[in-house]
Parts: sequence; C-alpha cells; structure tokens
Amino acid sequence: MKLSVSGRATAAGAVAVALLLTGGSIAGASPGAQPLAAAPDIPLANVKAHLSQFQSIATANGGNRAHGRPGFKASLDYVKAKLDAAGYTTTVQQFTSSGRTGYNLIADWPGGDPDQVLMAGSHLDGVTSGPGINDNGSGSAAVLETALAVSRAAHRPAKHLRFAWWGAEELGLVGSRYYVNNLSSANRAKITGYLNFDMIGSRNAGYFVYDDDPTIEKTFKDYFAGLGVATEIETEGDGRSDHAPFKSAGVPVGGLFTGASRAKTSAQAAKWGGTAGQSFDRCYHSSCDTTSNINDTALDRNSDALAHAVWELSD
Ligand code: DTR
Ligand code: CA
Ligand code: ZN
Ligand code: ZN
Repeated sequence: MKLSVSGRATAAGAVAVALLLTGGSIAGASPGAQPLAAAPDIPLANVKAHLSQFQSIATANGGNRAHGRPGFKASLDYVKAKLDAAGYTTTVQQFTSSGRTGYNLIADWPGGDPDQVLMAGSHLDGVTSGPGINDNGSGSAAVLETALAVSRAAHRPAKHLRFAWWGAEELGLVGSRYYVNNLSSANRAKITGYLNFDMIGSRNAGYFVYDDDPTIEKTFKDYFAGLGVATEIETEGDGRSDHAPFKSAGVPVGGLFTGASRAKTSAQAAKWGGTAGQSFDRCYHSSCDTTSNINDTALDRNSDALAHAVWELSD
C-alpha cells in the first residue's frame, strides 16, 4: 500500500476566522455552548461543474472513468487538486485489482477530535461502457462540493471530518474494502459513522434512505421531511455499495440513493413525479450515463441533505 500525503493545512487561519465569526468561541469547542451551525446550501451549479469536468475527462480518455483506465486517475487528480487547494490533507491509497492499479483518495479536514471521525464517501470509478455521470459522478461531485463548503465556511466541528473517493467499486467494492481491511482496529473504532452516496441524481429519481444506522437514517429522513419530500427505505442496497465493508466492520452507516434499473411504481410516481413503469435510471451502466442523465432537483436536494448530515452528525 503506497501512500502520498500532500495539501496545505490552513487550520490556524481558519480557526482565527472562526473565532472572529463566533465572537471569540468556536461552536462545540468551548463552554457556554454555541448553537450548532447549520449547513450551508450546496450550490447545484458547483456540483454540475464537477460533473462537466468528469464528462470531459471521460470524453478525453476513451469514453469512461473505469478502474485501471486513464479516465479514473484523471478524475482522482481533478478531485485531489481541488481539495489540496482548499486546505485538506490528502492521501492516495494504491491497490491492485484484476491486474490493474487502483486508487482511493482520502481527504482529512484538519481539526476535530481525532478519536471521533465522521466519514462521507462515494465511488469515483464508473463502468467501462460510459462516462458514469450518475453512477457515480453524482455522488463524487456532491461529496467534493460538501468538502469544499466545509473549507469555505472554515467549519470547525467537534468531530474530525474525513472524505473519501473509492476506486474499483464496480469490480465489487474493491477500494472501500481495501481501505477498511487496512485500518488498524484502533483506527476503525474511531469512525463514528460512514455516509455513502452512490447514484443521487437519477433522471427518474426516487428518494431512498439507507435503513442501517437509525440515527443516520433519521437525520436524512427528517431533512427530507423538512422539504416536504417523502422518502422510502432503500431495500436493494445491502451489500450493493461502499457502505457494506464499513457495516461489516461494525461502523454505523447510512446513505442516500435515487435508484438504478428497477422500475418506478405508479405509487412512487404519484408522490415523487417522474414516470411510472420506467427505470429510475434508464442509462444505468450504459453509454448514455452522461451529463444529460441527471435530474437537477434530485441532485440538488441530495447534495444539500449530504451537507446537512455532515454538519449535524459531526457536532
Ligand atoms: N451497486 C451500485 C448501484 C446500486 C444498485 N443498488 C444500490 C443500492 C444502494 C446504492 C447503490 C446501488 C453501482 O452500480 O455502483
Ligand atoms: Ca443546494
Ligand atoms: Zn455501477
Ligand atoms: Zn455506483
């Protein structure tokens, strides 16, 4: 396992700004409890700009961003550069799968209790048949923009924040499993929760919440209830994405999903809109999974729900 660490820690500057903004005390870090800071709105335009970058990368690299192909590493380099510039400490974890080199990108936000780590992640690889914009550019872009929002806000939560972009999920959760398997038991025990985002912008979107950890599930369900958006429990997800290795290791997990090849029912169409009898994502694992294969409302709502959960579960 090779690691490379880079990135400028701007913790001191950020703390100074935070102290000024909070009148001399930082939320969650001093007596005389401060009200919990609310998550900022995640700008949809920013998330879509990342999707456009992923699309351009795929177009310039044989049409995909798959494990072991140039498009995947170019996607990772794009995400890493944004995070390094925003003050994250980034680590690239290397592994081999199916005879090809794969990578995970881990980004730590300086500060917070090192013994209480909240993680949010998404797989950055796609399939070989297309650019993988909904699956899973959508999750990767939303996690990236939330991490950038943390930096813009100079946010200083009580817990330590760690974000991750996994390699080789499409080969069987290879990157996330490699990460979990290579954690010491002590470091694994420090992870208070892992939030997973895999397909959160499906054209014919449903609003599904993972039904794993009850606290995480409630955080998401309450957020959507506040928007007046009904949610359903994600039932097909067990073992189907990168939360599975964390769950197997005893880490509380949760996440959001807008649906793949399963068809939307008429009851679901009645509450969510869209088209009954059609797949949630008719371009699942297909060449048409491009930037036109995104539902902006679903992507925006899920990006904002992601940020809300990161803010709420890290203080
Ligand atoms: N395995 C994911 C897509 C997927 C299918 N069902 C679920 C449920 C929950 C999250 C993701 C998924 C992929 O193809 O990347
Ligand atoms: Ca938003
Ligand atoms: Zn997939
Ligand atoms: Zn996926």
